[in-house]
Amino acid sequence: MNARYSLLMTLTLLLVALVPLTASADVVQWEGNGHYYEYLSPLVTWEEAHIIAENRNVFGSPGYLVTLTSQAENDFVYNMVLGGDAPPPAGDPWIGGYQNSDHSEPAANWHWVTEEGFDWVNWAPGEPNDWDEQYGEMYLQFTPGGGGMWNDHHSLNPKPMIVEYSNDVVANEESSWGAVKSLYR
Ligand SMILES: [Ca+2]
Ligand SMILES: [Ca+2]
Repeated sequence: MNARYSLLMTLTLLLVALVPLTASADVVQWEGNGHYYEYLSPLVTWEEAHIIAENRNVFGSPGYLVTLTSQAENDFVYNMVLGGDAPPPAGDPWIGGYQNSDHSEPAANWHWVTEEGFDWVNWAPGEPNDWDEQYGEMYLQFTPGGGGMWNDHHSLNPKPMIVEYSNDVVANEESSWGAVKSLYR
């Protein structure tokens, strides 16, 4: 664990402590799967958002950065949780997709933090594109003004997040931490 990674962890744990752990009034349930969803507004990196999500629970269900595995779930989250085409930063939050350390191709090796199948995708036109040559684009967000379509993005722009809560799907810490560590190798 290098110094930069240690600093990240310290700052992130402070941030976790600052975000209320109780459910907000904005938690909504989707009848499609019974899961709960919540928009959180602190502006953080994807890695920080991932840690914050995993330290929350609602009605006894553990949290994780939202996984969008169907058009119906994507539509529900975008319209009901996010309120449709909100302007940034509210309109382009982090969602729970990431590329593992082999991210040489923009569209290859994407995962959900839960390891649900990354089969259904909702890329915006021209995405994913690894647009940022210096840092690559390894993390998933709603693209600004994109009607719920996705963009691959680097993690250094602080953004809000959407958290999903379920007892039948839980974030896979091992794979997620692999992604986090790869950025700081
Ligand atoms: Ca989901
Ligand atoms: Ca992109």
